[in-house]
Amino acid sequence: MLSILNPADFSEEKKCAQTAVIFRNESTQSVHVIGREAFIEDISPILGPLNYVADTAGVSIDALKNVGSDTILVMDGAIPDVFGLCESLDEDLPKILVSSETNFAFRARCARSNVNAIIGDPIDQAELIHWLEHFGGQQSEQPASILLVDDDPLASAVYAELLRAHGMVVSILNEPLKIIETIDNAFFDIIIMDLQMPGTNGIEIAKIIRQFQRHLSIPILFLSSEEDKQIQMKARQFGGDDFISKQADLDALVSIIHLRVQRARMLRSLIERDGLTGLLNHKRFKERVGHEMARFKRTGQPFCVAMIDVDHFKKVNDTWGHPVGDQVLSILARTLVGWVRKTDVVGRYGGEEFAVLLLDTSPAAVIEVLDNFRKHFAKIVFDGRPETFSLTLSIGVAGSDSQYGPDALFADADSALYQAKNNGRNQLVIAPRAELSEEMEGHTVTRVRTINEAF
Ligand code: GH3
Ligand code: MG
Ligand code: MG
Repeated sequence: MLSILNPADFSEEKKCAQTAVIFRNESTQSVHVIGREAFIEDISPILGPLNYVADTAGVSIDALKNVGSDTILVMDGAIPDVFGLCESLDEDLPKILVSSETNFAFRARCARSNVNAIIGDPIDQAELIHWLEHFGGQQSEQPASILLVDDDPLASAVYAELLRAHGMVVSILNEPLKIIETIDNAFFDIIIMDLQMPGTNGIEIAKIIRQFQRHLSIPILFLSSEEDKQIQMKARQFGGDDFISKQADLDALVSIIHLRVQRARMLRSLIERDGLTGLLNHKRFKERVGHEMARFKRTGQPFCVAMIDVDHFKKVNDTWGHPVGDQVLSILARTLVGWVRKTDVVGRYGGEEFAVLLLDTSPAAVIEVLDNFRKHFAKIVFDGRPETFSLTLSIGVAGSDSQYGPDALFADADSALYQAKNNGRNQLVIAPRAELSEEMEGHTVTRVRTINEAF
């Protein structure tokens, strides 16, 4: 049950008595919502589907001053002295202010009070979710992973220690000729490479790396005592992104690495992820399943692939418009990511079709997780102003099976989905072929009341 804070009549003396509602989501950060009763009532149905649960009867505003760095604040722009409150809180905490004001003076005032984002009132579900995701992503940023390529074990060990002291994860490769197998087998944000190495040199290694399409985007930074401008230029020309003199101080090296890694991650996300939902795109998702299939053949660790398709989605666009359709897809994506485990992979397979790769899970557990998700999704109330509406999902599941490759697996999941649609939608069907079905067939083809029957 939510406890509502009502700070509408805060006086200076009463500030300590102010309370906020904290929403927590097990897999991500907590969101503190501060506002009038009506404001909290607006926010709750948006955060609910994302698995955020209001976890306390309310906290004092003073307690907000000691919240962890993984907290995001959502503030009602209509509460008195909202700017004073913002200024009294930690500058680094992300603050989202909800207000219908949009003029420049207001924005400038917000900027002075360390407000990071302003969203309109009434709240746009998708916009709020995007901001939460944005700040959540910043807070959970992984440390940079670096491959240091240098034939000199001593020099590379020294550099590695220095970079590790700056929170980076560093691997060392002292045999430059093993570069391709190394970067094929592990993921690195950046390669830092010595330019002069016996038997080969950094430029040659960079050229080899760039011969592989899959390694075109990994940044290569040369670290060298080479002062010759022509050689530096050559290094850049043949696939190196930057050049740092060994004489440069460590701080300069660390900040160049950070900048390069940030930029590379942004670019990678543009290439690999779908713009609307932030999920892996079709191509990358299929690649991940391919890797998992290879791993399954090596280790016998089973996995499942599920295809999830919104029922009668075309009617959403036709009735409430394309932007509302987009919001639904965005919310579905966020909800799904929050529902499965962090190690599972969610992709946008097509327009309104999503795919999930569920790792190391027993068939029974997969069915339960996904079928509960189906039921959960059916309860989400979407905003089709002035009306509201709900939707259902059809799900097809196939399990890894050593006899089949990834294409057969996708075809199995797809035909299970097709069957779910044919059986009347709003249900989960398991592909009959995979080992999944031996255990579960006959138990899990579910048919519940189809909310979309109203259409
Ligand atoms: P079914 O229950 O059989 O799945 O019916 P459906 O209407 O969901 O399926 P259909 O394949 O006929 O329509 C899918 C619709 O999804 C058509 C397309 O316009 C819409 N769509 C695809 N991508 C997007 C998108 O990014 N945004 C929006 N708003 N609509 C999209
Ligand atoms: Mg559909
Ligand atoms: Mg479809």
